[in-house]
Order: sequence, then structure tokens, then C-alpha cells
Amino acid sequence: NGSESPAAADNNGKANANEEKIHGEGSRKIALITGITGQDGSYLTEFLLKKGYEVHGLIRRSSNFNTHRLNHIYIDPHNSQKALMKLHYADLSDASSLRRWIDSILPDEIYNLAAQSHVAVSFEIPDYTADVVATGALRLLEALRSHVSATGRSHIRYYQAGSSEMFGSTPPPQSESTPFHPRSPYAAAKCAAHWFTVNYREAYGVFACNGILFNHESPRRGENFVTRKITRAVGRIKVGLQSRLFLGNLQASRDWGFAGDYVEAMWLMLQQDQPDDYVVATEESHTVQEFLELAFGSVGLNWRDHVVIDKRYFRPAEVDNLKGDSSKARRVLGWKPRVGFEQLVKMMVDEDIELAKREKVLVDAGYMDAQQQP
Ligand code: NDP
Ligand code: GDR
Repeated sequence: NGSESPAAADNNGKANANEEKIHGEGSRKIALITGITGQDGSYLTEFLLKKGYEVHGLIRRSSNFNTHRLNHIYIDPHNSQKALMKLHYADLSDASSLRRWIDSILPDEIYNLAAQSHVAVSFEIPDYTADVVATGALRLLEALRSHVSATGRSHIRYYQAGSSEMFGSTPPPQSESTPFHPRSPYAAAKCAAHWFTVNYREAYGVFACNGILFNHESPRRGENFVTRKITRAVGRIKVGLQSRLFLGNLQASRDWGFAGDYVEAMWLMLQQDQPDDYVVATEESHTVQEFLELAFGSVGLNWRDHVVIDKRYFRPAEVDNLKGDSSKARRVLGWKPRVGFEQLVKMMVDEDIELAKREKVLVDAGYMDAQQQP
């Protein structure tokens, strides 16, 4: 990508100005994705491009490039007319940027995936988390509502990235009718975003859907979520770059699916005749310890030789047991997960072994320090 971020930055370092022509021609559907640089944003972008969409993503300014999950998709618009993914600077804490980009991109579908998405971190930065996750969703809905009222473009469809964390301490199985009992600032903020979405649907007739997605993982998962933290450690321990792995509560149980499967459910929700809310889950739950056993065991290691329990990774309030009932999504959307738990763990371990081997080459050549675990 040369010396510039793949973000649609021009030579002056500014995001594409509104007056520039930012649309492709023809009848392509246009999607706008917040959180496009995250795990789900990258899979959803691939999915929508394959469906023939033009995809616009909002990215936030960072002192480091934050587009590594998109680099393989990115086509520099300076070199090609075929660039169907376009990136623009905005922030969920900046209402004016959201309205401006909706006005100029003229999307048919909006996917709100942006969030401070780490549950444990939300206890450290609760105010910021609520601002981005809850008020951010409200800002985006309000930008959409005022855009519709100014332009009459009432066909726009909106997806809100809701979370199984909203169920918190309510026992499984959790479905659309299960009461929320959030256990973190993140989860409480997601509940607010959920109800903002319902409210804009009821009050203004916005085609707005809440996806209540249970945990979904992949080789692109952020490295400080427990699954990826484990598979990164397995890779690095296997090649000799690390010996110990510090973790918190191993008894928590999660319904873990594959992110690539879950983005399809997001899209399906927006293709229905009526807007609605859906739980998306594998309907299987496993403890962190089971994940450990499988991940270490798959490369002939015993997790007990490496894992050290560290109190700092325990949360002030924990969510003990999540297991979804996704029968509505299966019945109405025709959705079902393709990748099972064991396949998911294997996919993540295999990719992280390869990554660790590449790191090892650099470390051995003196080009890289054997990093601390994330
Ligand atoms: P990630 O943490 O991987 O991605 C979050 C995205 O939000 C990143 O693109 C991040 O940008 C962006 N972002 C963060 N803060 C802001 C901000 N202030 N303004 C604009 N963008 C911002 O999350 P996932 O991809 O895993 O999840 C996607 C969504 O789904 C999130 O809302 C998450 O809470 C929710 N969710 C996720 C589940 C999961 O298991 N993965 C389950 C249920 C819900 P940057 O790259 O610069 O950090
Ligand atoms: P979660 O995911 O909180 O479910 O939120 P995470 O992987 O962070 O934690 C899962 C469980 O593992 C336990 N755990 C640890 N977690 C982390 N991160 N690091 C550790 O060292 C560790 N040790 C044990 C946790 O206590 C927890 O019980 C994810 C995010 O993607 C949210 O954005 C999303 O909404 C939910 O999934 C559904």
C-alpha cells in the first residue's frame, strides 16, 4: 500500500471529500459498514463484495494503520477503477461525520459493527464504552432518520450488532424472548443500543434489525479475546517463542461459532420483508478449559504445563454460561452455522502455527523480539 494508509486518504492526508464522486455506476447495492476494520467488518466486506455490493467503510483515525484485516481486499483507487471497497474517516463519537457520510454515500444498507468491544476493558473505560457503543448507535440511527427525512430515501435498512452479553446472568438457553441482565458496562451499553434500534423501528418506521450474536471467532479475532489469546499462545509455544500463558476464569462457558458464518446472518436479516430481531448461535456451549484442552491437545501439548492463572484477567462481574437458542434465525432466515467447535479451534490453531513460524524466522534473524503475549 505504499506509504499511505489504505484508507481513502488523498495526498493531503484527508479522507475523500464529499464533493468527489464516490459511487460506482449502475444498480449495485451500496452498503455502509461502521467497524469495517474489525474481525466482523472484514468478513462482512468480503461477503458483500462477492454478492456484488459496493462497500463503504468508516474507519477511525489511528496513529498506526488499523486496516491490516482489509489489506488483502483493498484495491488502490489511484490504480484501478475496480475498487469497490472505499474507506472514509469518521467516528461513532462524531455525529456530524456520520450524517455527512450517509448523505454522500447514499447507502441502501447500514451495518453498525463499530464498538469498544472488549468486555473486560469496558470496566476500565466505562464512560468511553457507553459513548461509542450506546450513544454511538443512537447517533448513527439519528443520522439515518434525519437523512431519510431530508431525502425521502426510506428504503434504507439498518443492522445493529447486538450481543449475547446482554443476557448476562440470565440462565441458558437464551432466545429473543429471554430477559436481559447485563453484567458489564459494555453489555449495558449494548442493551441501550438494542432498545434505541427497536425504538427507531417503532417510532419512525426505520427498517432496523438487532442481531443478538453469540461469541464468534476466527483467525482474525483480536488477540486479547480468550480464544485467539489461546491459539496465538499455542502457536508460539509450539515453535519455542513463549512458554507460559496467563489467563483468568477457565470455567466460563461460551457458545462459540465462526465469524465467517455469522456475517451471513447479518445480511439475511436485512433481506427479509419485515425488520425483526434474531439470536444467532451454534446452540453448543464449551468452557474456556475445554477450548484450552482442544487447542493445546491438537498439537500434542498439555495446557496444564503452560497456563498460569492470573487474577488480573478475572472480571468484577462474570457471565458464567451462554448457550443460544437460534431456532428463529434457522426457521425464518434459513441460516445455520457451517463450522463446528472442533473445526473452529483447528482452523485458528493451524493459522496461528503458521504465523508463529513466520515470527520465528524473524526472531532468529534478529529482526524481531520474541514479543510478550498480548
Ligand atoms: P472488533 O473489536 O474486532 O471491531 C470493532 C470495530 O469497531 C473496529 O473496526 C474498531 O476500529 C471500530 N471502532 C471502535 N471504536 C470506534 C469508534 N469510536 N468509532 C468508529 N469505529 C470504532 O469487533 P468484532 O468485529 O468482533 O465485533 C463487531 C461488532 O459485533 C461489535 O459491535 C461487537 O461488540 C459486536 N459483537 C461481537 C461479537 C463477537 O463475538 N465477535 C459477538 C456479539 C457482538 P479499530 O480497528 O480502529 O479499533
Ligand atoms: P467475551 O469474550 O467477554 O465473551 O466477549 P472474551 O474472549 O474476552 O472472554 C470469554 C471468557 O473467557 C474468560 N477469560 C478470559 N478472557 C480474556 N479476554 N482474557 C483472558 O485472559 C481470559 N481468561 C479467561 C472471560 O472471563 C470470559 O468469561 C466477546 C466480545 O467479542 C464481545 O464484544 C461480544 O459481545 C461477546 O463476545 C459475545
